[in-house]
Amino acid sequence: MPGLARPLQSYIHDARLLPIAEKVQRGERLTFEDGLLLYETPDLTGVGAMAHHVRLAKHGLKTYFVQNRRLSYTNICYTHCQFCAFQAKPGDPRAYVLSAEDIVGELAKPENAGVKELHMVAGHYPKLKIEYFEDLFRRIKERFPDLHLKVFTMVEMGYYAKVSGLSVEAFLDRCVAAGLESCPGGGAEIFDAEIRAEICVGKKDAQVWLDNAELCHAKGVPTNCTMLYGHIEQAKHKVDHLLRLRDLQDRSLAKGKAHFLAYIPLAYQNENNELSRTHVIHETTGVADLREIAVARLLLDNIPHIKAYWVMIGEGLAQIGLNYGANDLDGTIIEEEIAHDAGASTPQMLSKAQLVRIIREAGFEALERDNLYQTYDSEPVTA
Ligand code: V47
Repeated sequence: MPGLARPLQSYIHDARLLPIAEKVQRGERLTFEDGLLLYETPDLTGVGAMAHHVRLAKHGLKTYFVQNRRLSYTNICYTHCQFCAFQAKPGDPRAYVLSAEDIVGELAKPENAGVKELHMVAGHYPKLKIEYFEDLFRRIKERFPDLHLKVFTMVEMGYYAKVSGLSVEAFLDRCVAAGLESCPGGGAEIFDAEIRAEICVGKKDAQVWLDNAELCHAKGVPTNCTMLYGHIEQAKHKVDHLLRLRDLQDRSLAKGKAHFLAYIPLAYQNENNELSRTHVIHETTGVADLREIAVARLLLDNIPHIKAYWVMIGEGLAQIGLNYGANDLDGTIIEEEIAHDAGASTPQMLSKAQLVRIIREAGFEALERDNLYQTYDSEPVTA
């Protein structure tokens, strides 16, 4: 690797994977049972080689990154997710709410020079209504017209529409008119109802996330999608989750307006949350993290980009993930709370130069992108 010098089959040790390799070579869609086997087999090299084969066919050696900034307007959350260490209840000394002035002031700081995408998700706080978001988006766009606004998980969108007394569609229309351009993929967790009842009991059922994503797409707003893995879920729950994303993507692509741009597997961070006090859950391992990237590349045949999210799995493993199906390292991030509050030991940010070096050292071509995967230079960027 990076390229495959030998026939795909020669990388496979578990003979049960050979029929899957044939389907992959024919470009045939994989089934639920195939997905279970991809999770069950100890042959990570074989799964990785198949994912790399697909990655090379779709993207060659192209590997994307974005100069982005993560920010949360509040950590106050009235919803209760057992896996979340970020949430604070009103009165908690950690609780904060940022005003539009605070956020514009933060974005004007020198460390944000070069940032092209603002990725905002936050708690569910009923005092923030549509007027807050309209004002916030307008002020940001006034001061930074070229900054792409990627805001709201699908659950957040439903929540803030409800507390604003609006339908999700009306809320979305007003946010788009004020400057919202796309939505991140968070908040999906695991769609299976029994697992949700243990890890995010307060969160609406999975259909809300899926319906709101479908609505965004129908309205021309691209979104991303995620899955939280490495807690109490089993392979069957993950395959179910991925296939529900794939089905939705089929429908959105058929409508032709907007669709999922990228999928990001989110490795569960196991500290400072309720789940860590009630369950013994170990950190995810390198094998598990690479397998999530590879399985996603194989099952999600209609989602163009798979991210290796270095914040949650580490820069080194994300780099190796480029050989296991990933073609995007997300970005510079600059400040991250959700994973770090829950124990992530990765840095707060990576510079553009670091991202380029990580990608090139692995033998791939580094391309700085905007949120819609348009690249800034026709030539690969320099550090
Ligand atoms: O919405 C919360 C999850 C998400 C934990 O769309 C946790 O480009 C692990 O969605 N351990 C935020 N995960 C991150 C996210 C994301 C990241 C990178 C790129 C994009 C994108 C989206 O993290 C939350 C929630 O689903 N989360 N707590 C935890 N303890």
